[in-house]
Amino acid sequence: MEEYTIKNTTFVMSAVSSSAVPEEFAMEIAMVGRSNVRKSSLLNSLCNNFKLAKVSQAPGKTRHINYFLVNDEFYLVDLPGYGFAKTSKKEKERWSVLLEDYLSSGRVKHIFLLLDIRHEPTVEDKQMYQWIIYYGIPFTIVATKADKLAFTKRQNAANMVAKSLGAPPYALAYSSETQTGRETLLKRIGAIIGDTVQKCTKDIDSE
Ligand SMILES: Nc1nc2c(ncn2[C@@H]2O[C@H](COP(=O)(O)OP(=O)(O)OP(=O)(O)O)[C@@H](O)[C@H]2O)c(=O)[nH]1
Ligand SMILES: [Mg+2]
Repeated sequence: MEEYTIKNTTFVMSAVSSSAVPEEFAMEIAMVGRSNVRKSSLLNSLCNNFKLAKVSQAPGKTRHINYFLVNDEFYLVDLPGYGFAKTSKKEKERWSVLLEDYLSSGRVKHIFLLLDIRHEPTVEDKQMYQWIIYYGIPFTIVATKADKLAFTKRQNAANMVAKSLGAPPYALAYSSETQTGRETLLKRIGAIIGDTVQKCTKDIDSE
């Protein structure tokens, strides 16, 4: 599969609820994972624009459903992270409702589930994985912070993370700092877009 080329990305909007999303329809690929796992950084790294999505060392930076339009073709959607202990109970509930409403809306065609390459998935990671399976959304597991491990240990560690989650034992090792894994993820995007176009064509043909 060929590497997908991202020529331009524009910020479209920040939705405060799953019903306040863009009217314009395009395929949506969403970034899902714990707070601070590098979701926004991965989006910036993929698009080669480190000013696109706001990042912070402090967890809880992304608070809404942020839409970025890539090549006028599909949306990359940056979501708030879960599992940030210092957020108030009310805020945690709001994020949980926001995430579940969004995942169950049928809009999201593919999820990049981000997990820390160095740690066992948390209870919340496992719950998120169960949601993804329950809603039947295609996904790719991405093991972030790959730069924290020696090159020779990365792929094995990434696969172990996926296995511990209960998923098929493969994850893509990524580092937004060193751009490790970027080419592979861009190939993945090429395949996802190819599959979606094929499916839409089949659906139209069978009407
Ligand atoms: N060492 C290292 N640090 C990184 C990497 N990518 C991002 N960071 C730093 O990690 C911090 C958190 O990154 P974010 O992308 O904001 O994390 P997030 O998952 O979007 O967090 P929330 O929006 O709170 O859910 C930032 O300070 C980044 O500069 C990486 O590949 N390696
Ligand atoms: Mg973020």
